Amino acid sequence: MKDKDCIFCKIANGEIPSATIYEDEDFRVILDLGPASRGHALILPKEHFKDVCELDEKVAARVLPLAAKIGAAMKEALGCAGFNLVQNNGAEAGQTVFHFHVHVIPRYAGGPEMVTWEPG
Ligand code: DGP
Repeated sequence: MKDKDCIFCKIANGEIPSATIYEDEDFRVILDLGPASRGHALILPKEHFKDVCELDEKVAARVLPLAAKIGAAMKEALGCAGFNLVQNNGAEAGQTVFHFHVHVIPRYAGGPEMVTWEPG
């Protein structure tokens, strides 16, 4: 189900254009508007779930393997040395967009592209 007022629903379902790096029937992966490092991406399910507690089984089962795949692709394409997976639940935990998403944040070996991640 979609939420008509949710910006990530609109992006995930292609109603608003985005810098998409991956898409399949369940997910769209886009570049973050305010990147913490070069290539910072967000994994968005096409269905609306407020947070991790609301995920259905299919999306929950797929999201971690997809995050691993995106991270591995970043190492290959961007030359990053590693990556962080970050996922905020609730305003107090730094969540600002209330449509479940996973941050994939490339980390570069000591380079200037590496910045400190602070939730939110
Ligand atoms: P969080 O704090 O975990 O809810 O992360 C929300 C992230 O989403 C934050 O890093 C900024 C990003 N963001 C917010 N609005 C947009 C948007 O319209 N487009 C894109 N690409 N990213 C957005």
